Amino acid sequence: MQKKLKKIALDTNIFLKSFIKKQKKTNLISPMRYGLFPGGKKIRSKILIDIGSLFNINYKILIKIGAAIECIHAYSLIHDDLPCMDNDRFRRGKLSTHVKYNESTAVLAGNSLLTMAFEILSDKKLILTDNVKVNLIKQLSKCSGHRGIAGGQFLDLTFENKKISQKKIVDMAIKKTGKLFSFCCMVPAIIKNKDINNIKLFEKIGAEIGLLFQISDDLIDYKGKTKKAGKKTNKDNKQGKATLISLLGYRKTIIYGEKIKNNIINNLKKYGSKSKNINETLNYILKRKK
Ligand code: GRG
Repeated sequence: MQKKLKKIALDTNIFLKSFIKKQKKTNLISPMRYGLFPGGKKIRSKILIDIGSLFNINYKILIKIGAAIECIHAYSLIHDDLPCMDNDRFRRGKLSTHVKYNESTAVLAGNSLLTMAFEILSDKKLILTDNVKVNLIKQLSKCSGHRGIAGGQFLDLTFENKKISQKKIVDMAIKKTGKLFSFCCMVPAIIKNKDINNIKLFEKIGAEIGLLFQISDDLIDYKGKTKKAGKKTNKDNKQGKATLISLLGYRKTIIYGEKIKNNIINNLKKYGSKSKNINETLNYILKRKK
């Protein structure tokens, strides 16, 4: 699993570096690169490739789409760390972008990574039909905006220090984290021009994977080590974050996570031995320490 993640990370970074190199030099390139490289685990790209293998999609095309997803993800982390959001000074084992540069630079570098994602998806060197590209751009926009990541982040911030129901916590996690995973899972079905029901099925599977990932992120915050995680742990409780752990406790949250994982695995059983890769990723998600 680690080997596969490393290869995906390497291929994604090679593509992103060459994509940026071709652009006119500006003052924002340096903070954008700082937020992108060496970057994190590339778990979203791994899921995109795992689901892509169910549909026999070309690896190089998926690496490019994964790179666009990683731009949105890096942007969300840069903004998440800002003082007006979660106020974190440490990310991916180094200073957060606004600490290394300054706040306004971090905001603008984040915005530039967002728009770069759409440049990648609309690039003529991405060999997909215009119709597929438009659909990908439409879905990624929906997943990132007020019905997705941005909306979920708003809920995360407004839920602080309040008693929040399980339904609302799950809804917030699916928006804040799950929607980008939904996009990863929908991409192969969109590329293969599958019908809307099939696309919606993968959107739901992605939302569940995202929820599982958020749960594992919360477990790392609760029990993990700052050095290993590359970001400060034991923060959620101090910040009064509404998480499943704060509501159900640590043990019940692990049981809940296992249930979700098994549910996803069952839903993908019909793909037979092709689902081996995604199952491996799902098992990794719950066990990971960073
Ligand atoms: C609209 C994209 C967008 C952003 C603006 C700031 C913000 C709104 C949203 C924050 C969303 C956020 C940070 C959700 C948490 C997701 C999460 C669990 C991140 C950790 O992901 P990893 O572990 O990180 O994959 P690495 O470093 O490995 O890439």
